[in-house]
Amino acid sequence: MKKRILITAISAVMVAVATPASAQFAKPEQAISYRQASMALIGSHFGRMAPVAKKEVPFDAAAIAANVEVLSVLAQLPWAAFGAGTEGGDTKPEAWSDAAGFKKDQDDFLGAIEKLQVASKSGDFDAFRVAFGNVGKSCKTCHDAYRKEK
Ligand code: ASC
Repeated sequence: MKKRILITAISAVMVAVATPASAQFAKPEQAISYRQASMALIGSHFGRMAPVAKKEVPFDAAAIAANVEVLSVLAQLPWAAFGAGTEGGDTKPEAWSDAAGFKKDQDDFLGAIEKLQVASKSGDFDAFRVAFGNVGKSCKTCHDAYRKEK
């Protein structure tokens, strides 16, 4: 009996862990607003560094590194909110019909973010500028393929 309770408890934990991330959202609209909110924050924390990369504003290595730390966390957030059944918003149907391509663009973005994190920790402006540009390219690649024209 005790063993059965244990097995039941372990099974419940396994189901909870394996539950698709989309199940975090009770309704598709909640997933859509979550991914839009997280993308807006990513856009803010990324975009605020553009004047630095363009040398319009002095390079403050510590401020950039701190901002990139925040960005690295934010960058993880949107993807779980594109689950099956959450089609719509500003996302093209191709994000679901070409799931592998969409996933590849996510992975490329996250790889570029990791490189930006390494570069920004180095305190080297040129390393930051190059890595920043590559993150921007990965944003654009994915938006061109999977975001609806505005
Ligand atoms: C931004 C932002 C994007 C990307 C992209 C880079 O700041 O909101 O979507 O940069 O424009 O090419």
